[in-house]
Amino acid sequence: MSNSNTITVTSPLLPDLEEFNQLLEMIWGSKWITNNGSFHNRLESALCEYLKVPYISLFTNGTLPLLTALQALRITGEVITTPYSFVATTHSIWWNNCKPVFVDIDPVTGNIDPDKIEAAITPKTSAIMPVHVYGQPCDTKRIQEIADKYGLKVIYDAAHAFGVEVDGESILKAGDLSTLSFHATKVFNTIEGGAMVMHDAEMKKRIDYLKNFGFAGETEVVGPGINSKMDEVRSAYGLLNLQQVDAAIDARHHVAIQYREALRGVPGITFFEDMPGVRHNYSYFPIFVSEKEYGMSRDDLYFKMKEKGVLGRRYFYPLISSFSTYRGLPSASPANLPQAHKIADSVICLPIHHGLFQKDVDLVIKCITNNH
Ligand code: T4K
Repeated sequence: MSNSNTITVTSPLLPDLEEFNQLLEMIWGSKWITNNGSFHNRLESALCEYLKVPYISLFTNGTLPLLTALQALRITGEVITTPYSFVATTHSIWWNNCKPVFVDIDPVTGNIDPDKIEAAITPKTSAIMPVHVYGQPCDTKRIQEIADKYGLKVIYDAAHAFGVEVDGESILKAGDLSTLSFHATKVFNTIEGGAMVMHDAEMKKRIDYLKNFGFAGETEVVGPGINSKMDEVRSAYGLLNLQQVDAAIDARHHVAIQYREALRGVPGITFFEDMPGVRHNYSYFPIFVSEKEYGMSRDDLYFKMKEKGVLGRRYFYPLISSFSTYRGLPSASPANLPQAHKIADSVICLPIHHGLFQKDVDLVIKCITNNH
């Protein structure tokens, strides 16, 4: 279902319109359209079951749970994070009046390099905010060991990691809190939406207060909350999408298999393989272009693909640390982040989604292999 002339990096998973209309009629009939309605509560339960997590709290997007997680854990001072992500990760730290401290990434996974975290810890450090970039699991064990040693909190930006499991366990259980994005471009979407995963009922209660202005009952406000409540329409949409997300992940997997088969052995093109014991969600398919070996620069290939209607994306170029907002920070210096720069300068995320036709996949592959 790519539109007529272009093949986009992703395409939203849409519920069946008739089924959605039936749920809309129920919502219209009930006249309860937001504030912990029945579809909202049903979606929270259904997601706990699907994601194999004990507690979840729905949000209106994937940025507000990041902001709220930092608030809930009362994070101050410095937060160690990765520059190789979408800018919302670092913005959430800045909006909390904390200082982001960038640490280089491990080129094997694209995630923060645990070996480099300790050197970035100072007396002001209070948390680590890693990202499971492209849904690739971070080394959560090592990160937790470091956090425990220094008494730091860990908040995972798991925006890309819907349904990702390691040895049958949800990756969302790692750290103190994990956040998800249900934006239209994600594997599972509620148009706009997001969530936070937590370990206990007490934290769930606190988060639910914070996403509702801090209200704990009709007349009591227990904290400086925000409004980030998911409404009934998006919750109903999410319930329908949840029924088809496994099929969408399978379809993405099938595309990934074809890309890997066709591109393995193309000089100068590399990509991530599946990790042992991991249930991946194939949310992105990044390739890395080595100009020297491939004979063409990443940008030349990117624009050449574009001319043919193949709209890959250079996620995540430029690095967050290169944006004017952040590049003045000492940790943003390119000398501190060589691997992150290398990967950001070579990446193209290929189109991958449930609605790609075989001819689309073939054209994407042809664009890359035909230069040889
Ligand atoms: N943390 C991480 C690690 C994240 O990646 C993100 C968001 C967040 C936090 C914050 O979560 P949210 O607050 O957004 O829930 C997109 C998304 O807007 C953003 O959600 C996402 N990450 C980021 C990686 O990508 P753009 O500007 O690249 O999206 P856009 O509009 O160019 O769409 C990409 C392609 O998707 C289009 O070419 C076609 C297709 N598309 C898109 C939309 C919106 C459709 O077919 N239909 C649509 O409705 O940012």
